[in-house]
Amino acid sequence: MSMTERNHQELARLLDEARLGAREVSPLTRAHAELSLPDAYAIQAEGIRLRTARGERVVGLKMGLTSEAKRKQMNLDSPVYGVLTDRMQVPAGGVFKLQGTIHPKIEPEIAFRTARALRGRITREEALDACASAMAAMEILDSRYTDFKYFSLPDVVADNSSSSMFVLGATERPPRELDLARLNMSMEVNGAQVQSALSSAISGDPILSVVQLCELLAERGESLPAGSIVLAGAATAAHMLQPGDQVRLTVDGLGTLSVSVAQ
Ligand code: OOG
Ligand code: MG
Repeated sequence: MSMTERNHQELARLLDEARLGAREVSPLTRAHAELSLPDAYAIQAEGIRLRTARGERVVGLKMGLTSEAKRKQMNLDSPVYGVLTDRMQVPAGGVFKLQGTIHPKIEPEIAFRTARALRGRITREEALDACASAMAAMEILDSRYTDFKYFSLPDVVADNSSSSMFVLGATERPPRELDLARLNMSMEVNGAQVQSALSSAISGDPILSVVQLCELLAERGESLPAGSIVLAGAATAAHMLQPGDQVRLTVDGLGTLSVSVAQ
């Protein structure tokens, strides 16, 4: 039996309430084995509508599962996207509060800011032309699913691809000034390195995450607006957060950014 718009709204509400109440729920496909990827993106969009109706503003998109390390960690095999709102941004050097979240993890990323809209199939060069800047970034993930476990792409997509918060580095540089696929990325927690990788771990080259994102958006008749922030996806597996953690990410040419974790 296929899903209706009403089903999408009900499932979006279930995930929204789980997020707001910091309560875990079963992966949706447990009770709805028929949930397809298009259904999942419709549920995601409905969940974002609930948030914008409460005053949040969409500021960009995140790609997920663009590295082998992440696909292995989550045991899923293809990239997905999610939507970012202004309420999800933690200022660089700011504090992330664990209270109100379920089981957050942090991961090292590269972000882009678009100066021009992008639509459909584009080349690497077109993506570079449209991105005004690249930044170091960290994404804080949280899954609304029990134990951060889900078994299908539709589950994670419906849950806005496990998004929670994100932090952008203060250094913004035109992507063409960087050797984008050869940047060392090192993430430290309380002074000890917990993850490191070359930026090529992200889609072979992080700008290719923007190319892929445009293709995924086009499948749903959507495009990437000018002025968007795009998280290109994590270069490494994600790291579980504990109260008191000081997390720092250093990326060649893009400086260092940090976030403190409070109870
Ligand atoms: C899905 C989101 C993955 C990334 O950067 O790969 C992601 C998850 O890990 O639950 O954001
Ligand atoms: Mg991510």
